[in-house]
Amino acid sequence: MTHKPRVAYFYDPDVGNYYYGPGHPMKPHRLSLTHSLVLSYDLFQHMEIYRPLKATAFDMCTFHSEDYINFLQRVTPQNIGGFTSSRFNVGEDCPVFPGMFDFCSIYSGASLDGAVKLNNNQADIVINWSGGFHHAKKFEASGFCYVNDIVLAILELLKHHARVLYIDIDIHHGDGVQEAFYLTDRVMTVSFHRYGNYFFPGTGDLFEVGLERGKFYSVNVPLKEGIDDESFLSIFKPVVEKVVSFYQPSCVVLQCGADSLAGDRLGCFNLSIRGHGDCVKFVKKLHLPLLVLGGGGYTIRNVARCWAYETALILGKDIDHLIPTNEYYDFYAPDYSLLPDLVSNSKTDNHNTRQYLDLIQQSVTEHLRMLPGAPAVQMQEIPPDFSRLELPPEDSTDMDIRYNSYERDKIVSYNAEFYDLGNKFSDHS
Ligand code: V1D
Ligand code: CA
Repeated sequence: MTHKPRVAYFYDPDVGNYYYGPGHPMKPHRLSLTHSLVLSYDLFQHMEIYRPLKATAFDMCTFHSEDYINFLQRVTPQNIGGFTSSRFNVGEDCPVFPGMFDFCSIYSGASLDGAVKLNNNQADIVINWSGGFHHAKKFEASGFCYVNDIVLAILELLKHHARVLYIDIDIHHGDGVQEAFYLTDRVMTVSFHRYGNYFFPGTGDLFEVGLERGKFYSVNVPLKEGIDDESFLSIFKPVVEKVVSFYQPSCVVLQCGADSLAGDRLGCFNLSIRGHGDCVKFVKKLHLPLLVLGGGGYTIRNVARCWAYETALILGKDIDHLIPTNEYYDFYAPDYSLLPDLVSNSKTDNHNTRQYLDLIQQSVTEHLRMLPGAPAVQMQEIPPDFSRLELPPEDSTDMDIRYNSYERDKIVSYNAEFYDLGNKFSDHS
């Protein structure tokens, strides 16, 4: 990879309009804030922006059960009474809201399209801030997640890559991704998370290491509340470094849940935006094909700040610490700063002692030493790309119009009216 990576950014302008319901902490609107900030910093000039195709029910069934996806596709707030919904774990955490299936199709389509872009070597780094739904299980919804776009994307990457590394810096354990690949050595999952006191989802103990062929290919870093930048990076860097050196992955998926920031509405860590970004910077420096995803994050002004800052970081662009005027400027009052001091106002002490962090690191290292070295895979004929055929527009009379994935990749989404780009975008037209 050259010094300046080729970055592809996937965004659907509809994704921010979905609504989980009153009182629910997950707010897709944060994605509109993030995108607006990315545009106001002129970052679109340095990357290709794509509007992803929606994932179909068929695409989702590469991981999920048909029964479950059928349910997601058919259930609505009006007809839910006619289903035995408890079977699929919808309810308070995972409500059935208007357009729920479309929302899942959008964020999953973006992660899948991103994986194909990396597989075809058409980008070095792909960003999909709408993805990262790490709790969704094969048969059910969990923790605000319905369809596990991460598992779908990793399955796509495995068509071209012998070993995929998954790293998760959301404050919650990446249980859905870990569970999906618990028995295989083709994917190594590494999650950093709050663990203990029944913190959701309650999994991610240090001793969950994988089973059978997958034994020692699941890595868990259980942390206590209040962890700050210095402590977090002091464990993140050596763990990732060791994992990469033992496992030798050929690509990386990074889940960047922003609920690990100080001041998050649900989280209890004390990371600054700079500290969170340092994790992204560290992973970028591995110079491996990289899929960057969103995840949790419930103080939405800080989620937008964090993901816009990390977009700039990925592009290698220094941006002004004062937020430019944009549609959601008022959210950043009173300081209008990109990197406000989130930590000083926090009342949570760091409960992670040096001794505790050293112990975890030592244990993870011991587990890694059990690995036989990077597992080889007999690569067979490469399966075809995930290629969802795009149907012609509803008003089209030409039923022969179909795009395959290669043709689709040429459809760079830019709507000058929406993005207000003037002539700046002419390079990509
Ligand atoms: F506070 C709430 C208000 C309304 C609805 C739900 C919540 C809420 C807060 N925290 N729900 C939770 C967590 N659920 C529970 C279970 C409820 N049971 C009795 C236990 O504690 C779920 C937290 C999900 C976190 C999701 C995520 O940030 O990891 C994420 N990552 O990618 C997308 C989301
Ligand atoms: Ca995590």
